[in-house]
Amino acid sequence: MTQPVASIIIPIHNEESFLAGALAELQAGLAETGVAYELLLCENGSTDKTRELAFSLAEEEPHTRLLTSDLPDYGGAMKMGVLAANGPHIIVFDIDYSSVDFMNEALALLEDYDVVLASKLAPDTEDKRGLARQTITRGFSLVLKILFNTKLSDTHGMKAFRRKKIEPLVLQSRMSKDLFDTELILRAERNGLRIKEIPVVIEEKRAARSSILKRIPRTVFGLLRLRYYFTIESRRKPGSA
Ligand SMILES: Nc1nc2c(ncn2[C@@H]2O[C@H](COP(=O)(O)OP(=O)(O)OP(=O)(O)O)[C@@H](O)[C@H]2O)c(=O)[nH]1
Ligand SMILES: [Mg+2]
Repeated sequence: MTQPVASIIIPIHNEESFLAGALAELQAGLAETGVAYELLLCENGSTDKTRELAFSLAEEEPHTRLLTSDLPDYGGAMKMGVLAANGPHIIVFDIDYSSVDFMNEALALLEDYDVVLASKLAPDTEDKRGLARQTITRGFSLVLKILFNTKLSDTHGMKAFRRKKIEPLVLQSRMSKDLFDTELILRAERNGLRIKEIPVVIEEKRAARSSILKRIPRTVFGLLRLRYYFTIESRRKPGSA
């Protein structure tokens, strides 16, 4: 296989009914771009047939690989993907939220930036999700601004990185699950990486699977823990805020 330009990472968990269709659609879109890519399906903790299905889908398609680990952990899956990637550029998608147009735009921007983020709150973003989800997104962004003084608006969307720039920060990151990517992006900002947020059209391909309300207490405690980690680190390394 030719050396990939883009390593596309997709965390997957309990996706037996959605995976095959979504992957075929994405692979067809990718083939049209002509970009040399590898696609890393990063599965962990599934209790359905996702792993077996992903294994056979990866066998059928030379650009696609399956990585697995045992415990369900979105962040752990993303980390596993970044550390196994071969391309100079990394793209992170969800199986229900991916866009070849984002990838193309991000690959061009990675000439000048280290990180490209699809922001649900960029001025020209068209967010077609319900009001409740949009409100949660705004609330989360506000909490990040208050706790971390970040200039960024969204840490949870599609992402693209220069691999060599992000690898060391992936190794430093301590949060798991859905706060891993938030930590990683905040670390990128704190370390002076060049970050570009771009607008996107957000249209859900399926209803959200997890209860946002149940996630709120865990998220709040997690963010406070992260604030504490950053404070301790900056005391050890004065001047890094
Ligand atoms: N490897 C791994 N992937 C996960 C895990 N939880 C979710 N994912 C993947 O993360 C992506 C988003 O998960 P969803 O279940 O769609 O998340 P949601 O609760 O619907 O929330 P949004 O889609 O972000 O609105 C999908 O590709 C999932 O398969 C996990 O524990 N491990
Ligand atoms: Mg979803």
